[in-house]
Amino acid sequence: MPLISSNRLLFLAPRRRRYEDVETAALDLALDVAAAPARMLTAEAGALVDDIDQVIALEDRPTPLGSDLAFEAEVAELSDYPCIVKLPSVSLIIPTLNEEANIGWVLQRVPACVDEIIVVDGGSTDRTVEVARTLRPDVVVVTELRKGKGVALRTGFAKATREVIVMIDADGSMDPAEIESYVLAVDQGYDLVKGSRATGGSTDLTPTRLLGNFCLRGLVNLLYSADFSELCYGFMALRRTSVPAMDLVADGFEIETEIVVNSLRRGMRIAEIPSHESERLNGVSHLHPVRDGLRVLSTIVRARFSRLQSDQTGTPSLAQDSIG
Ligand SMILES: Nc1nc2c(ncn2[C@@H]2O[C@H](COP(=O)(O)OP(=O)(O)OP(=O)(O)O)[C@@H](O)[C@H]2O)c(=O)[nH]1
Ligand SMILES: [Mg+2]
Repeated sequence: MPLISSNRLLFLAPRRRRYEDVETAALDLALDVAAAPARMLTAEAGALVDDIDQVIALEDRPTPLGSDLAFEAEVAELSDYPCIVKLPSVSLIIPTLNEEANIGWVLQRVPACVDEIIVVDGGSTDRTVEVARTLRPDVVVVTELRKGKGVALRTGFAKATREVIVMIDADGSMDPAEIESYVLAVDQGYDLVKGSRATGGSTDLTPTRLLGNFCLRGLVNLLYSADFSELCYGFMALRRTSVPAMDLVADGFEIETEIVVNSLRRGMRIAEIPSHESERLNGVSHLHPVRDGLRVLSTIVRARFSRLQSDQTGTPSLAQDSIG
């Protein structure tokens, strides 16, 4: 928490408030007395800091609130105050299976907002783990020899300790530079933030995959009254405390679909943000379009007509938004 000089207004919002709520939560900590001791103001802020952990705007102001436009402009400038904008902590989960030629590119692009990197390795026979450890000595490597991306991700989720979990592939098809936009979206109050290639673009989608994704996404939208532009894409962020209620059991590439449909069934808050997918940098895909497409189909249908395993309940209304 920075020192607050006198005659400054500090607008604070409890975490997870949406920006439109900020004005109602705004606190005017300014004192008219020019010589007001900064110490006193800091003490006042200190008393609030347990409840309030996100500084929204800090600026000299003649009046407590400006126009909406001025306010929005300030929010847009938040990146000018990286030290006072507090993002939630982040665990990054990377499943790997023989990705020695790609994992380095991914790790070198991980932004500073990531607090913990967990590589879940499926028993790579190449130098994947060695490269990861060399480039990021702080990486946590978990060996998961049971087969499948879904198993690997679930193992990573169980190991994660931070507030937000981001999952990303190790093949260089997803750009870690996008991670911060996912985290910011979760911080706005979402349980699940899913990237969309429909709005972000892809140079990796073959006609077969495009058709498969189109049909499977359409089926989800139909069966679950949803309105997604994307389904089978593995760049996502999840609020860690929401993961147990997602009842994840998928072993393979159908894991992304299971995350989405079970979040829908729980009435969790879901957002889509644009994300760009490139071709994998090196090596070959582990995905088999027909076999894995059928597994995705089965996940969609089974989940729609079966009961959820755990007895936790979410809010009944569906909430999906597009951001960006
Ligand atoms: N630990 C583990 N990771 C896996 C397994 N299968 C795939 N992965 C990883 O999961 C991620 C996604 O797999 P890909 O083979 O890239 O699948 P894809 O992105 O659908 O296919 P492409 O677009 O062709 O790359 C990659 O980081 C893989 O290394 C597995 O059985 N175990
Ligand atoms: Mg890939």
